[in-house]
Amino acid sequence: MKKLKIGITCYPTVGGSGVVATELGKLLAEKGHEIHFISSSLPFRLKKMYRNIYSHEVEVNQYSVFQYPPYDIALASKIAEVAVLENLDVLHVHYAIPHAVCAILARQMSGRDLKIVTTLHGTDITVLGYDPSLTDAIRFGIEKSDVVTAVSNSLIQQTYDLIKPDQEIGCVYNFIDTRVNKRTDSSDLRKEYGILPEEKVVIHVSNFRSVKRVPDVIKAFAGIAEKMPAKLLLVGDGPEMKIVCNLASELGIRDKVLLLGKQERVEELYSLSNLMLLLSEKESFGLVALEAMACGVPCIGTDVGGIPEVIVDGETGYICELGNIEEITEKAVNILSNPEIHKRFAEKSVERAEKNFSAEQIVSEYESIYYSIVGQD
Ligand code: GMT
Repeated sequence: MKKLKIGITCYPTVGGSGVVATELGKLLAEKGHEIHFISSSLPFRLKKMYRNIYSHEVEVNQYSVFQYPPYDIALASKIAEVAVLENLDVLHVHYAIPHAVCAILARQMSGRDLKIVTTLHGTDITVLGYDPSLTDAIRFGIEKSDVVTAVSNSLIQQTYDLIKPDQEIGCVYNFIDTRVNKRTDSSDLRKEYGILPEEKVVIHVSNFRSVKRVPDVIKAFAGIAEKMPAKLLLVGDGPEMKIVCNLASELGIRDKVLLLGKQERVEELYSLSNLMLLLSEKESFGLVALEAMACGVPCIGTDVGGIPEVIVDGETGYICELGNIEEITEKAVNILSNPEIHKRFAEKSVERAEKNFSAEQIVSEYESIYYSIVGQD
């Protein structure tokens, strides 16, 4: 089968969609495809040289006549330029707004029959979809793409409910590379953090936006810490960090909370954890839950968005009602104080991550999509 020239546009900063787009590009390159990242900066997971991977940076000049820098136009121009120069077969954009709309403009500017695949990750639908000034643009981006995918069935349903596009949307789940996302020996790290052998470790990883409900994580952890010696690892940073720290102090558990900030080798942190909490009020998928599961960490998540498509209630963890701290605490204590349940959930988590969300399987699904629109020879 002919190898493809694939352009990828994503938000290059930390975040699940950037992680998925970059890992997808890396794995497609390993399979011999030529990958061109077109974004505002080098995606954060592309720290070294990779064979078959090229990066094209969008430069936005700030002229005094513009009230706002014209990023979207600059991106569309760059995509068109790369599409022509590199003779791209397909462009895979992550997020309808602005990326799909920029891709459509770029296709027109390039004068080529550039095939466009758009993957919806959530925020463009679950947040921007409620903004009437953007709904038509989101619908346009979706309808003019050749293929549209979303990262969960729940997100597909929400897109139809909110945006009502006349376009088929297929579910392609997010994935993990099990060569990297796996349990490692982290006993040294445990000692470094001063975690005592008898202490249970609860972990939360996010960008600390209000949708992540990190205060609920703190409240649930306070309940857990009343019942057993425990530490909470908070990984990531964002706008609610101060509120979260203040709450931990108010509840008298500040000394049990380790603020680790943004971290790269998260698999080492999952590997020293006994439980992951993801208590969001919006979450199209919950990549962090999948990463934790792949490292054998049972998860408790809220009954929101795509979370129940990742965590299986009573099998790999528990699904709880949003904001029901009592229920979350009770289920967390149940897992942490019962070694048999913990072991079963941990094993099932790894099994589910490998069986349903392996990179091998999902990258092939994307490859089939590309071939279905560009042909195979
Ligand atoms: O969750 C965020 O705030 C970041 C956002 C992103 O753009 O990376 O995450 C979204 O995409 C991830 C990858 O598909 C999903 O795992 C997250 O669930 C989704 N976030 C939301 O829906 C809030």
